[in-house]
Order: sequence, then structure tokens, then C-alpha cells
Amino acid sequence: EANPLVKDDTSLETIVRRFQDSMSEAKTHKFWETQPVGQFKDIGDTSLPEGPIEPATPLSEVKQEPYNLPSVYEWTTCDMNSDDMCSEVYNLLKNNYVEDDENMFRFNYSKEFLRWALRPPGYYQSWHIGVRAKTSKKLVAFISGVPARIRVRDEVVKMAEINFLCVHKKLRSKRLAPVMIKEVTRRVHLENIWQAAYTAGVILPTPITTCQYWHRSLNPKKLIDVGFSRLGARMTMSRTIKLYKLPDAPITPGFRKMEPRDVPAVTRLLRNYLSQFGVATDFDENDVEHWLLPREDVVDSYLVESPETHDVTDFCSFYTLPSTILGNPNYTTLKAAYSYYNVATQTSFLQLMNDALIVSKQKGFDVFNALDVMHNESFLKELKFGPGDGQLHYYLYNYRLKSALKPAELGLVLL
Ligand code: MYA
Repeated sequence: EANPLVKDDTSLETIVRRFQDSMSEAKTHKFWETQPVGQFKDIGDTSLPEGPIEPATPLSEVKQEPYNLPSVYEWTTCDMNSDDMCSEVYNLLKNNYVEDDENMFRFNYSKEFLRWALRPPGYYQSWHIGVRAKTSKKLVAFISGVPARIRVRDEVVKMAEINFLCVHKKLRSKRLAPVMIKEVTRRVHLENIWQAAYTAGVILPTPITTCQYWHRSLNPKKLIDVGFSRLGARMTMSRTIKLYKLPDAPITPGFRKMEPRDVPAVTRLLRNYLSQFGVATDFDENDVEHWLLPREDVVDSYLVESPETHDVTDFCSFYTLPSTILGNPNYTTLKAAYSYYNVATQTSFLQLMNDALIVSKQKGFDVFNALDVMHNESFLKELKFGPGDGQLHYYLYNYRLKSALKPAELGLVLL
């Protein structure tokens, strides 16, 4: 059956963006050309070795003072433990962060989500970097990093995960972003870390892989009313609602919420699953406790505990990331769940993810989103996900791969 989602790949905007993307290698990148990242001109050059592009330098050689900002701005370190500071970051992002190509929706990460995302084990406050206007003290830009271990092939590399780069709408195209990226790089270097991972909707030199978002309608009527989806050809509203109907409760016996006592078993399950991907997160028990234990309205994790053996055999998780609906008289917020890490060993992957859809529907989400990473391809079509118009490019800083990965070879989800 045809999937009636419109955030699909046939809109004029999408065709135009695809064309622009196809031209992007021809563009010059005045900033990115100066950085230790894979350059477009080197694509396909197999003589270049895999690994760090430039060596670590002695810490004494790292620049000790912050980079210069235009004189009307100043650096500020954002203490996410402070409610006021957290609200400032929240409001900057709520009004200025990522929108879809048609400017209909804008991410609205919650304060609790930001606290979770920015304070993992071993985080550095110095990597939560704001820019203020000197006279008004208003926060006008932000960039952040958190520490992570990421395995590339056989090597586990200490990295920074860079996220939430945002410049106020009124201050765009003034080359603030390159200064912010250089400043976060400097502060990461000061902790003796020389690599980073990040994602972006734009093409930069050079993606390690390009993933696609898929969307599973949970509340098709609302999605159509707000313009996220449209009725498919030869579809009525009532047929569409019936198409996406789900059972009231999960199907799999032993399916339950993850609890603190499950951390060791979930860590084993995940480590084993992630070991097969070319690039993947290297989770230990501390990481699993932080990133995967359920937190209300932030992250949800479920597992299957075998009713006979009490072994934990399967696991699924998703995070909560609403979007503001821009300029709609009837609705303000789109409630979206984003697939995070999922592992099936005993239950079929299809049934496990169907149970994830069922619980997310029960929790009031309008849509369940998933990237085509890891083994996700195997459930997307069958569970009535439709391809979205959003591409997500994954990047490594100062680490070269000999060749790009397929999305299915990637075991990493950034928030
Ligand atoms: S991705 C989310 C990014 N945020 C948004 O999309 C929110 C809405 N947009 C904005 O706030 C602004 O448009 C931003 C750019 C701030 C994105 N990643 O200041 P400019 C390059 C990297 O005049 P503005 C996320 O958070 C652009 O190609 N570079 O532009 C991960 C050009 O360089 P070049 C980007 O529009 C971030 C230059 O910036 C991005 O006012 C990972 C123009 O600067 C982008 N998303 O501001 C950051 N967008 O001429 C990299 C534009 O060379 C981390 N540009 O093409 C690298 C690792 C660092 C740590 C290393 C440790 C060892």
C-alpha cells in the first residue's frame, strides 16, 4: 500500500535540494578547507591512510586564550546545572535551532533533554559554550561538546560529540560559526582529545555516511492537519486512520520498561550488537546507565525478559524530541519519538519495533522517526514507515576513513 506521508522525496523543494546537494562538491568551503577533515578532492584516493589526519600536539602547544569574537560579543560558559542558564540555552534553541526545508517545524528540545544530553559521565562544563551580546548580555549563539568513546573499525577513539550549534537568526552569515567551531575545538584539545563526531543536515567535507529519516504515523489525522503528511492517492481519512491503527498493548510476553538492575544485561546485549558495525558507540555500564535508563519525557527504554529464563533477550529505546509547529492556528507542538538503540536476539526485530510503536502511541506521540542506520532497514517498510525528506550526514573530525560507510554499517545515533 502507498504510504501517504508527504515529507517524502517527491516535493519540489526536495528535488531542488537534491540538485543543490549534488552541486555541493563544487562549492568552496573557505573554513572547512582549512580543517583536518576529509576533503572532497581526496574522495577515492586510496593511497591516504585510515586514521587521524593530523597528529596530537603537546598540550603546551594548544592555544591558551579563547579565539577573538567580533568586539560586540563575548564568550560565556553555560552552567547547565543552573536553571536560569539552562532556560537561556533552551530559549535560544527553541527560537533559532533546526527547521525543516519548508520552515513548517522547528526542533524544541526540552530543558530536561538538554540537561541529559549535555551532562553524560565525564562531561566538561567548558565544552558548553555560549556567545553573549556585550551590552544586552543576551545569549545569541551556542555550541556544545560531550565526551564519548567511538569505535572506528578496530580502534576505540576518545572523541567529542559536537551538537546544538546555533546562531541567532538575526546574526546569520557573519562567519560566527567558524569561530565557535574553532573555540570548541581548542577546548576539546585542552582535554587531550583530538577527534570529534557530529551530524548535520547540510553537506560539508566529507560525510562518512548519509542517512535518511523514515516516519511512522501514530496520529495520522493530526499529521495531515498540520501539513506533516498528506492523504495518499485514493485514500480517505478513515482508511488512513485504519491503516496506522495499532494494538492497545505490547504483544511480546516479558516486554517491560528497563530498570536500574538491567544495566549489566543491557550493556552486554548492546556491546555485542554494536560490535558488528564499522563505526559505533562504545558503551560501558556507566554510559548505559546515563543514556538508556528511562527518564520521563526524555528517553524511554524497554526490554524483553524471557518469562522462562529471566534473561534479557531484546531491547529497544527512543528519545523524545518535540517540534514547534510554526504558524498553525490549531496545534503548537508535534510530539515525535526518535528511535535510539535497538537489539533483537530472540524476538523478531519486526515484533520488537512494533511493540515500541505501540508504547509510543500509548504515550501520546504523533509520529515515530527512525534513521536507516544499523539493522533498521529490516523493519521500516513492513511497519509502515514512509521515507522522509530529511537527510542526515554523519562526520568525523580529524579521522579519515578510506571509504564511506553504508548507513547500515553505522552503529551511532547522535541526539
Ligand atoms: S548541526 C545543527 C546546526 N544548527 C542549525 O542548523 C540551526 C540553524 N542554523 C544556524 O544556527 C546557523 O545557520 C549555523 C551556521 C550556526 C548552523 N555544521 O556563521 P556562518 C559552515 C558545520 O556565516 P551561519 C550541529 O549542531 C558553512 O559551511 N559547519 O553561517 C553539529 C560555512 O563554512 P564554509 C556549518 O549560517 C555542528 C560557515 O559555517 C554548519 O550564520 C557541528 C558559515 O558560517 C553546520 N551545521 O551559522 C560543527 N552550517 O565556508 C562542526 C554551516 O567552509 C564540529 N556551516 O562552507 C567540528 C568538530 C569540532 C571539535 C573538534 C575536536 C577535536
